[in-house]
Amino acid sequence: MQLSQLSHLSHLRVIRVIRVIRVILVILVILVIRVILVIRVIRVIRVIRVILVIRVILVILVILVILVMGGACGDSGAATEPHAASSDSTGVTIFPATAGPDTAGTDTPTSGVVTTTDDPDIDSGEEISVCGDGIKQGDEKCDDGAKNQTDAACKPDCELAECGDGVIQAVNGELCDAGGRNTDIPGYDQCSMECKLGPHCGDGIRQVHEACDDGGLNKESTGYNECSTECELDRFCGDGIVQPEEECEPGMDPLGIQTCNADCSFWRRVIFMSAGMYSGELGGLDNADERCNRLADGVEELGGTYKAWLLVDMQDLYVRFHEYSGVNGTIHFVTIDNLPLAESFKALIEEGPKNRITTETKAHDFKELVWTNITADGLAFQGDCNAWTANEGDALVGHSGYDDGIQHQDWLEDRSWTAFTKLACVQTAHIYCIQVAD
Ligand SMILES: [Ca+2]
Ligand SMILES: [Ca+2]
Ligand SMILES: [Ca+2]
Repeated sequence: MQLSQLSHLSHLRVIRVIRVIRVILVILVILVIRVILVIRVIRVIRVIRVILVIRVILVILVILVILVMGGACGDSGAATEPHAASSDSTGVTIFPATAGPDTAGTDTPTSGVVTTTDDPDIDSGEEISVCGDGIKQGDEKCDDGAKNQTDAACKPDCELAECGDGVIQAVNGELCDAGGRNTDIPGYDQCSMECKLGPHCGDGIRQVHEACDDGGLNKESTGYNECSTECELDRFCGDGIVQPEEECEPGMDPLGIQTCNADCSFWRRVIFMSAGMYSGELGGLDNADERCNRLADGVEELGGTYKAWLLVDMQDLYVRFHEYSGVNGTIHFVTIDNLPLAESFKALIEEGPKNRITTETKAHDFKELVWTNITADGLAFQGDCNAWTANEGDALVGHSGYDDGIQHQDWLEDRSWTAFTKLACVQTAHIYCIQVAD
């Protein structure tokens, strides 16, 4: 028993010794690690210090260099005159961008653009150019000084104006410039590659888009029938509105026969009396009509087609003059010298002419007799010289009127112009000719 107790006590001691040794070892290891870390931190701090010192030295050096350079510039004297010209070692005069080349200040460049050669080294002696000084230098394509403008031959950046730059330079003969939209074959209002306009308002040709085009006569503010600079018409013949300048508008009465001309005036029809006299043997109505047209031929005021104011027995006036059948609109019946006679065919029959009727030679032959066979009411009388083919029997004649006075008034009221008395066909009288077509 004693032996075993002794053995157990020695074993406990060994264990305690081992534990003490382990604690001591752990403490030693911790101490070693901490010493190593401290050493490393000290090294880093030293490196940082060195870097800081180097940077301070560099900053001082830079400041010194700047001070030295500034001193050198100050020696040239330019620092005290920021806008004055300076000279380089080669003697080339350099102007600041905001300063004009002319000391008198009369020719200031339009822009402060300064162009230099590729190598800006002043000491190399290469040329320095200023766009706008009026002298073409360096890379400048041009330089017209103060005349450099976007719409001039030379532009503010001293580049040459050209077709395709999007600006119209009239000095280069450009009529348009749509830049990238210039086309080879320009359409309406389009610009060609040569800066010429295609069809457009103002070319004097009316294109489908245009109501009018009077070319250079197109007006900013338009009056009646005048073409605007947009090739539009405000008030014109054909707009469906009768303006004070117009008598009528064509097509406004689709139910009746139109008496409105394309120029917005009413039909004009001339009535004249033959200067010559003939017996009742006129060769029939057709030959009498032909005689009227021959008389009218060659007389400027007597255009159009004529018929003789004659009827054969039993004939209806509107059959003979079918051109006026159903026409109720205004017609200006006038003499060769434009005196008004009647404002419609109906008025001519019912009221007679308002004035004496002149001959194709513009003579006023008063108190003359005129073959008609037409009563004051527009009816065929009896007696037509055998349908105007023979000097047999007699026929109704009208009277060419009086120059003035009470007889003239009676002549008007009685419509004696067409119905005055009867005359033997073998006698001679004039004929009236009435225009029936343009
Ligand atoms: Ca251009
Ligand atoms: Ca046109
Ligand atoms: Ca009109």
